[in-house]
Amino acid sequence: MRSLPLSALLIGAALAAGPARALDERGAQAVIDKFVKAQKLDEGDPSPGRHVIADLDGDGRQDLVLQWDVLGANTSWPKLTVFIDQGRSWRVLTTDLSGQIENITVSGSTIRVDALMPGPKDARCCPTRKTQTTYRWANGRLGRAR
Ligand SMILES: [Ca+2]
Repeated sequence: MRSLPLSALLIGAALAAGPARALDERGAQAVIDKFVKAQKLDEGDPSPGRHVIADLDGDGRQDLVLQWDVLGANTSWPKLTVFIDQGRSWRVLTTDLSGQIENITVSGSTIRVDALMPGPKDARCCPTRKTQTTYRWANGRLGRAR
């Protein structure tokens, strides 16, 4: 256990809320909380899921990849949002996902989404067909990779 003077801890906490320094778990959580609170959706309530801290655009600054859901009364809509560190602000892009999200992995500029989709014999509640969708950050855009 390291002990830090209180002033150092407070400065650390203040900086963690913005992208001014390397993103850590606490900073990521602050970004996610702020983003989720800002979502005003008719369909339902936003609920954060998995996230990955990674340098998606290769500029040496950590970015953030978040999977989250809009929870409706009987259904939910999975979404993927990337937060690109632009120094003083985040560039935020969101795309719709489908299925029941099982995992998100990031490798370089590639985001892999593992999901379960309904198979022909599956009950609506319980999809079993494994799918994998790949997205790639390239030229300032998030696109589906083939
Ligand atoms: Ca980056």
